[in-house]
Amino acid sequence: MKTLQRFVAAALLAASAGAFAHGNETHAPKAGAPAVKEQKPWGIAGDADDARRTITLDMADSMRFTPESLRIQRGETVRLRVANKGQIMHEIVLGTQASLDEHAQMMLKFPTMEHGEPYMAHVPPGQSGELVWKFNRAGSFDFACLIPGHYQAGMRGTITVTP
Ligand SMILES: [Cu+2]
Repeated sequence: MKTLQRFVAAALLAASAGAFAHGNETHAPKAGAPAVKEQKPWGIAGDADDARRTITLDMADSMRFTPESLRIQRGETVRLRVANKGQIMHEIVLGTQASLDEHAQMMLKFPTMEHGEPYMAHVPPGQSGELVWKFNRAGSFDFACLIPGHYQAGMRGTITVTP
């Protein structure tokens, strides 16, 4: 009986480890190959080594980002450091106005929805988070905090990527 229990425990452990493992030889990309990055209309996940500039954004319980607008040169990889100066959770999500509107609607319906993408960072009060993003498309984009009520209260800003 003990042996069976141990076997089950070991099998469960192996199964859960497998779900998160990155070293699976049959599925791993070639050594040195970058992880797959998904091109979005507002850019693509960046490599920290390519970031020549760090922009610091403050988030406050007044539902405001400071600064509220960013200017970036097309092709730039930027490290965005977001400091939560408030007493409640905030987040930053990059996107287009349409993608953020849609995402904000989802957040209202499913407030506890867990999500993690390279173009977002969730920051507990008093802490800082960061993301590295390559702005390889010119245009006007947005960033926002999509925690229910925050976006609706105006917690958003603009990103202008110049050609
Ligand atoms: Cu917020």
